[in-house]
Amino acid sequence: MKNRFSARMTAASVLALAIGAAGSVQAQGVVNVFNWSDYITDEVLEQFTAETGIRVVYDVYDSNDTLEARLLAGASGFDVVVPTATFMQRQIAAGVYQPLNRDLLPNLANMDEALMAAAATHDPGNEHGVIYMWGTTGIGYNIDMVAERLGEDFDVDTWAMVFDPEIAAQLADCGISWLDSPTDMFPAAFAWMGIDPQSTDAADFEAATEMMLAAREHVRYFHSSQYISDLANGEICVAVGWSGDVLQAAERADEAGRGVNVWYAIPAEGAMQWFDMLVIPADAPNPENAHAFINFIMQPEVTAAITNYVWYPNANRASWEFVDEEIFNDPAIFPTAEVSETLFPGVTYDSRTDRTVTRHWTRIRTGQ
Ligand code: SPD
Repeated sequence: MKNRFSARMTAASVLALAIGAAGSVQAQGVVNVFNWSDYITDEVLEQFTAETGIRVVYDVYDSNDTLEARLLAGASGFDVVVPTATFMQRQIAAGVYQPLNRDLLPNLANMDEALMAAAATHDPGNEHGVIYMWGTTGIGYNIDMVAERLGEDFDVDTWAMVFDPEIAAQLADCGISWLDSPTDMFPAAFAWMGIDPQSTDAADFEAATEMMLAAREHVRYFHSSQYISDLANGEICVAVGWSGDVLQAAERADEAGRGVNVWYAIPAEGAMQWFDMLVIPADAPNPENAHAFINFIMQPEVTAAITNYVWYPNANRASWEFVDEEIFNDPAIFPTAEVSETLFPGVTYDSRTDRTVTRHWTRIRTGQ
């Protein structure tokens, strides 16, 4: 397991320097940030305030639907939010975000062109968003509990762990969780079934629903953040989860020193690669502070400190030299070229598909 001590010290040292240098910084208002849970270090927020005088009001969510509901209700009061690119695409179409003022974002030069081009498929010209972090949707597992039940030689890099009823039945007693996120679960189910993960065909959703209903009885719960602590504590043994969150669970388990060993598998049948984007709502009360915050995050050392803490890869090329070597070279975090071939992008559902997805997901969650 990696040791994050050096990364923490780096952030703390930078913070101490920043406070020293910025001792006379005057209060410059506020920036209201709404981000995913377990997705930043406090040190980075403190460093931003120390450098700019802008206070950060920070709140969290664990679902794109939660964020979307807040934004569509209007007057959210947020200055910076972090939708996944597929959701950002339809939110841009709904007029939810303002274009970025590139003059206020000189650190855009640090971003990796290829990754930003991939995000541009959801936001032509990257006019509204900058990649915060990216990751994959795969399987977190307790190495020993799974080996005890399925055998040492079982290849864990398969969606069979959570979708094959016979295999899931053998894991049910130690606890399986699924993400409460149909936009992650349906493409994963499609990949397992050999269906195009980007399908929007109603018949495919029907087939995937039947498949998931058959496995569902072995699922302990549906949740999109609880699995981090539950994996770390040995309360569950398998979770459909997001790469960095699972690896945070692995680190917490390691630090606790109670013999719980967690790791992350990218299923060989294919897994989603997604991008979470820094964007500014059209009605943000403090757009200049929002730009200052985004530009600050894009400083190489800052982005690297976040990656070193949350175990998600970033798209800030200039930061990679500051990312802990063990993280940068870990294929569970930065997938190899070979594994990248098996990754697929997420898809933006139109409103008709969205209704189909919601209806089927309700059936799956309730088991009917
Ligand atoms: N704890 C941070 C989780 C970030 C998850 N991003 C959403 C990806 C959706 N496919």
